[in-house]
Amino acid sequence: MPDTPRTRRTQVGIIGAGPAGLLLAHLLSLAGIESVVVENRSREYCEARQRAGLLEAGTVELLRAVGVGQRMDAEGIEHDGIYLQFQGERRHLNFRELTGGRWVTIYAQTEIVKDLIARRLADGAEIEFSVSGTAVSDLTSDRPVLSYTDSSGAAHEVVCDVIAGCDGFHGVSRPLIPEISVYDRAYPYAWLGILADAAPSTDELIYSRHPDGFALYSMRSHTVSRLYLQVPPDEPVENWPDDRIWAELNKRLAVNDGGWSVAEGRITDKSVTAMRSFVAGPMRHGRLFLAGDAGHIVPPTGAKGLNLAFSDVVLLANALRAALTDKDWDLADGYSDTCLDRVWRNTHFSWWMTSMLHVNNEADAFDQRLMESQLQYVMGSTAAARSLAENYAGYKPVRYEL
Ligand code: FAS
Ligand code: PHB
Repeated sequence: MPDTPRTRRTQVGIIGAGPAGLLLAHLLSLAGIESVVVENRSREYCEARQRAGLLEAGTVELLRAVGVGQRMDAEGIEHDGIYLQFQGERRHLNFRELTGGRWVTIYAQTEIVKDLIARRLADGAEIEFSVSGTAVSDLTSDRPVLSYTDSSGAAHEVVCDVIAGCDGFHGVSRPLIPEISVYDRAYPYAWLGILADAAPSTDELIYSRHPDGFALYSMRSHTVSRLYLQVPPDEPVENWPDDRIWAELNKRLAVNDGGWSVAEGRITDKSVTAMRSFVAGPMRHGRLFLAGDAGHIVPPTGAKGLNLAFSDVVLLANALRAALTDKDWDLADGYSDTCLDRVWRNTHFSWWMTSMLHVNNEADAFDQRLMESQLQYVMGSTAAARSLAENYAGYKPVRYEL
């Protein structure tokens, strides 16, 4: 006879301890709103999962404003802009000049997740890691229930006012929205990403379009490089021994006047990531609200995934504070539409960057030349460069009303 589930009450049930779920829990706690966070992976796994690394200025200001920016300020690297490269020509786009002061910061998603977990536990609040059987019921009532089994095998039922689905692309939340519309595009290439113990030989990111494919030179610190290569979709990582990776990176990032090369070092992580654009809407059903990758995926070329997840969370936290504290549901009723406007802006920008910088072997020569011409235009025109800078550094950042 299975044990009767332990029942308890909270205001917001949050599924997923990725960046979206953790930041939401924190913003709600600053507003005096209680939450329960359940995560089906272990704490170690969540803190080690290699993902994003670039923060918009608005995201940096947000993390500072809500008191989790100390380590970011100490260890993050502020950049004025990026380099674009084509046919061996490298051009710097200075975002500060182009946008009247906006910048970007390199600080890894893994570190943000560690900071948010540490803060939540320091505040004496909980995160249930390594749970299983996460399920949600009574979403159209005003007392939805989040149920799960904890790591000791005990069953739990949490009666909530609201459920936040922050459980990523493969989570349980999105499929619970009956009338959902999905917009999906898979790209005919993927990214091979490496982490290497090598001091970057560039001061800021380099995005390069080469006849053999895209390459990106990023970093995690002054001693750790993060680099990406365009490879065929579903490419087995075994096809890429270290020396082949370094040779290909040096070829695709080489500049015409020579005298520059990629700094090599021990490769500590290697993975292949599929490229897709995915948007699902509405992002709400009854008392269930989606935020982050649970509702949308962008290809990483525009460095938008994490930043977009955070802007969803700010909009949701503002809406839930008004609804649960002031009984005013207007923002909550407008949440999905407000989010989707931003999601489509970022989806367009990420598709635009991806199409311009990758070699699409399924496209005809006409399309390829169009993309090359667009890249040359962005590298040569201040007006075009300003549009890229405005989107990259963060278009219309959202503010969390403290
Ligand atoms: P996440 O997927 O990060 O978190 C969801 C959490 O929910 C996970 O911890 C998961 O374990 C948990 N969960 C799932 N199902 C559950 C269930 N049933 N019960 C309980 N918990 C459950 N963005 C960039 O800007 N730059 C990049 O370089 C970049 N690289 C990426 C590489 C990869 C491989 C991926 C997948 C994404 C990358 N992104 C990148 C995008 C990435 O940063 C995401 O946008 C970001 O992680 C979104 O955060 P969340 O919405 O919190 O989702
Ligand atoms: C990264 O540092 O991991 C990174 C940076 C910029 C991107 C994608 C990934 O566009």
